[in-house]
Amino acid sequence: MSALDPKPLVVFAYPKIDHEKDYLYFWMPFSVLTIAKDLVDEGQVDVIVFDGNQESLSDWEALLRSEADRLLFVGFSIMTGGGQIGHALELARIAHRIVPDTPRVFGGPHVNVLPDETASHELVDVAITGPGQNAVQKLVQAFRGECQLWEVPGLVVRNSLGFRRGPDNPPRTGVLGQYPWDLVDVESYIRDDPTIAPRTLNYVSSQGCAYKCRFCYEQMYQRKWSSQAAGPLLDDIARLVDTYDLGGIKFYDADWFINLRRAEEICVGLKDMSRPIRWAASINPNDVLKARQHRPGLLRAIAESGCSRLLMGVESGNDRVLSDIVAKEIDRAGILDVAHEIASNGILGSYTFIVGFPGETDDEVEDTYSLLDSLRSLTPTPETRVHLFAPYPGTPLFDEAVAAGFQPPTSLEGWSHFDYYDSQTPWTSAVTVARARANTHMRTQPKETST
Ligand code: B12
Ligand code: SF4
Repeated sequence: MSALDPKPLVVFAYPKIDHEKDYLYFWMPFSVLTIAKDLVDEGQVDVIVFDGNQESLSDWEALLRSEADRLLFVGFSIMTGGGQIGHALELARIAHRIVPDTPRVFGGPHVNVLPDETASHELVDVAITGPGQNAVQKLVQAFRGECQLWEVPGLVVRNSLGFRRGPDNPPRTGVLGQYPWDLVDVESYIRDDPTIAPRTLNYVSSQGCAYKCRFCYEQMYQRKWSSQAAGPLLDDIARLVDTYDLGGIKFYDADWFINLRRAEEICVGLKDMSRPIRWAASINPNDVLKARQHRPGLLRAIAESGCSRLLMGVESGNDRVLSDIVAKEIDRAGILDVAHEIASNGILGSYTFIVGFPGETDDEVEDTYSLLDSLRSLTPTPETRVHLFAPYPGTPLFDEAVAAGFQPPTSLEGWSHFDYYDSQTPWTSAVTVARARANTHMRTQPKETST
């Protein structure tokens, strides 16, 4: 490259996610911010993030046209559900038309579980499995001709000879660093959240989960968990709060409380911050039981540090379903016990349930609704949300659902329309769907997610 050549550019697209009508949300595209970070720090290439939830298809066309001469590759992040795959293919089709020679790279949760199906699509040049931050620098080198494509960790390419794969890219992410906030307009992601505070920003501070619920994608991380350490995380939050006048942070980690010592350190730091904030996070009921043994007083510390809401996947009110189907590692009595402690600390519990598991009986479903009713009698009255079981590829329950008659899509195109909120399984009746909807009581928008 001569001094006059333009700096190569990598564009990461976070395709639009469809929601129920009238659902407003502004979620930061953390997946692509995470993979962009090292490229930004290294400075060999420029990076642009395109957020399909904020920008239109004509913005996308304009971006590709204006940057065509320096585009090194375009990366797309996809999860299963929410129509995101369909929107990614829409963006990829436009890229194919405007910059046909620019490689299109796909990564994200869906690719992690169905890499070969993804790589087989005509619009996909390269699929990357595993944490993208371990792969993108090598990908840049490969597309600049400085190494072979086959050296890129997690790579899957399909050509006329079949599949070609790069070295393994296991789900080990190491210590997570701070996000390259300059790549996005942070202000546009801030919203008022009635269960937290006005001017709340969402935040993901860890990857992976230590539990192994049998319906959940986090299995992919093989119980490996990595996070931002308490100190740098608190610094980042303090900076965001000051710069953007934030009132709240909503943590969207799979389980924010895996490391109880870290959780306690963060609570202390949040309480001592010069500008106090309100916050919310996801917790597994077992974290509360473990805290009783190892960090007594943690729930009080959580409440005193400004936590207004804890989101917990309860899944079922039946002990057989909890143990044999879900592997939740807790029983009904334990869940009630934990929920009482959360309520007694004045924290709003937000409890999600799943009905329609393969092999679940009607009586077992009744147990779920009776637990939901018991939880609703607590003060403050918890939120509840009843999800329909949706078989997610890569999970043990996906295979059991297939054995029980669920017919999954068999192509990337087919997964485009997979809707987590619709009944996906032949054994789930319209009555089951209606009852689940009727038992969903949220203080926020009707379409909060379960994790
Ligand atoms: C925030 C979030 C959302 C946000 C939006 C996403 C956003 N803008 O960030 C909202 C609330 C809209 C959302 C919605 C849904 N979500 Co969601 N969501 C999450 C959550 C909690 C965090 C995502 C995140 O930022 N993770 C952190 C980043 C760093 O990790 P990552 O996304 O895995 O990305 C890494 C790799 O996958 C890879 N990678 C990712 N993209 C790319 C791209 C390239 C090019 C490369 C090379 C690599 C790469 O590298 C990244 C860094 O290591 C995750 C759970 C979790 N904690 O991860 C679920 C999760 C992604 N959601 C999930 C699902 C199913 C949904 C829904 C479809 C249903 C639901 N559970 O509510 C809905 C959408 C449907 C609808 N109609 O509403 C599943 C996806 C499972 C799957 N097989 O794809 C997850 C994993 C939750 C779970 N455990 O089941 N979600
Ligand atoms: S459901 Fe929650 S606790 Fe269970 S594995 Fe998934 S993220 Fe972890």
